[in-house]
Amino acid sequence: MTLLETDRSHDISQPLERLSADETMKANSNQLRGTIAAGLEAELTAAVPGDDIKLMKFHGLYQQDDRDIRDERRRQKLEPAYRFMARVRLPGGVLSPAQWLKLDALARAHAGEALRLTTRQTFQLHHVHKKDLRPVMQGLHDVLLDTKAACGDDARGVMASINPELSALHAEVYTLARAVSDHAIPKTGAYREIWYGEEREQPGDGPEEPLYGRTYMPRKFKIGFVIPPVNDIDVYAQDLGFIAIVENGRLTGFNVAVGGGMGRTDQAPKTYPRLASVIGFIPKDKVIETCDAVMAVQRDYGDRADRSRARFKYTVDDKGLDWIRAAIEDRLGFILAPARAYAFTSNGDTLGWQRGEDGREHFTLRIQNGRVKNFEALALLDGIRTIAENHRGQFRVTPNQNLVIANIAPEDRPQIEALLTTLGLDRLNGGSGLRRNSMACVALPTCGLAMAESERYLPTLIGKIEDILDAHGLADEPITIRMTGCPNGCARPYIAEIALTGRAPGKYNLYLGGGFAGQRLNKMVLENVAEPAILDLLGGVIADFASKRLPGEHFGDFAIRAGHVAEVTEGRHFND
Ligand code: SRM
Ligand code: SF4
Repeated sequence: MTLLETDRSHDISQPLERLSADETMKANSNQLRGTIAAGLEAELTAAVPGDDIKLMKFHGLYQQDDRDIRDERRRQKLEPAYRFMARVRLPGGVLSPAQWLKLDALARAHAGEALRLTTRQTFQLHHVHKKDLRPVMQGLHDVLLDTKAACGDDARGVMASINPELSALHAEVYTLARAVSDHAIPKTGAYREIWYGEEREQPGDGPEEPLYGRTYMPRKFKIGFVIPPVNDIDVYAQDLGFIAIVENGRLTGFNVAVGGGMGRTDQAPKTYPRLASVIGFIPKDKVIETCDAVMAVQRDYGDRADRSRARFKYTVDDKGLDWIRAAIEDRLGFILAPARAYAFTSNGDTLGWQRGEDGREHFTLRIQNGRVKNFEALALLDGIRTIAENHRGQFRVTPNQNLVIANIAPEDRPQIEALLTTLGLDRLNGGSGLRRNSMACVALPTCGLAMAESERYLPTLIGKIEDILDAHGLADEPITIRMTGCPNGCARPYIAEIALTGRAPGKYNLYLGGGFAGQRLNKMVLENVAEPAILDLLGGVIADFASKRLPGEHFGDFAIRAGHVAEVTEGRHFND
């Protein structure tokens, strides 16, 4: 069958002959079934064949290999140490203690005794053998979790602000985030058939994928809900962001922001990070329709020839904001109202205890770079398991890779407080203002795209920057710092006050000047440099900041005002 000949169900605006190979792959995948089921049975290799690697992403699974031992395996003429990473779908990051305990058990049995909290409020299980994939997927299913659309060209994990103090609002926004996630995930039966062994249903009259057709989205599509004043989800980094508008204490609707994204490629100026643009306001009962309309515009007009330009942010820039707004309104059948006033003050988490307006207590625990395992100095995996065994509320994974022990009844607080102390978990919330506002992506050894260390290196680098901050009396100053092992931007580095993105082993680009509330892109000040150059430059800016900052001025704002950020990056659109 020629690509898409029978798949003109949507008004895909590009000539068929230009479409990328991935479009053929999706169209011919039998709605994401491919040969995945057969590949799982092949015992001679720990890998899966050909296109199934890409197709399995739509099922939330990545084939990886342990890069720490890649060379050694090659020398021994062995195939790479293939394993899989499974990413859970967890809208808004909310889960129950029972779900935590299941994840803990799966991690111990199949995933290297570790869990990884992600920058989009969910979990990754790494190092899963091919033979263990079904037990993992079925184990998740036992506690009503799945990995649908956690990766792939579809609507990814839907984010929602944590905001422990605003209990009712959080509950309302979380319900919408869940509804959007359930609505926007692929509807194909492939997942149930392959992972749960269900029989294929007889085809009905309608298409198996009403929204996606046979070719899904041109690229990943990310949706998030934020409740000002805390921009914890980094709404300007989302393809589609909903900014909650609260009037007289009630949620009235959302400002709609479109076209955000972080990924860029070094030496490729046609790729760049972009902050989402606010295009108008919708009442809260129009959220699902708005998702459908915006996704349909990107589905039909996103670039399906060049995957490096296939994100919605490029469609928005190529078509222009007025065109995009009109196309969305056309599909919605109504005109967006003017955007309403809102303001953000920060994009970090408030660590420690907070009380909700309903009187329930919440404790936000800092998890360094999201890694939960039994470290030599602290049995973190064991510790949180004990909390889960004793906790009657919920957990929430934050967009900053932290964990909230949420909805603790006031009478239960003393017990949780005592456990946090005896298990040594309360110590995690210490450290400098820089460390408390830091994030690093996974990078080595599992990420196939990493060019440099990130998660395993940032804590050490922060220690060295802390020495400089200490010397200037700035140990408690909240400053955001984010590191990634490559320019893809998984820790949303391009909006941090200080950011480092990997170029080669031990070499990074250094960026300064992002907004403390995630409202402004930073700019590159050093390219492809090693630690001494990074510390040298930061030392100078920090010394200047200590002596010349205005009262209350944030580090990123100062770096710009004082002229430390002269270079212009490839980024587009500043929201302040
Ligand atoms: Fe990411 C690819 C990890 C959030 C932009 N990301 C990857 C892969 C799957 C590598 C791969 O394709 O082989 C990484 C797996 C590493 C590993 O071993 O676990 C990976 N991304 C992550 C996580 C786990 C980072 C973390 O430390 O928490 C985050 C998982 C989020 C989730 O739960 O769904 C993660 N990735 C992000 C974000 C942040 C966000 O969405 O808020 C971004 C930037 C926002 C954006 O999409 O623009 C991001 N990841 C990318 C990109 C670049 C996309 C682009 O448009 O250019 C890639 C590469 C790609 O897609 O080709 C990528
Ligand atoms: Fe991997 Fe790059 Fe994402 Fe880090 S930023 S997890 S190195 S793709």
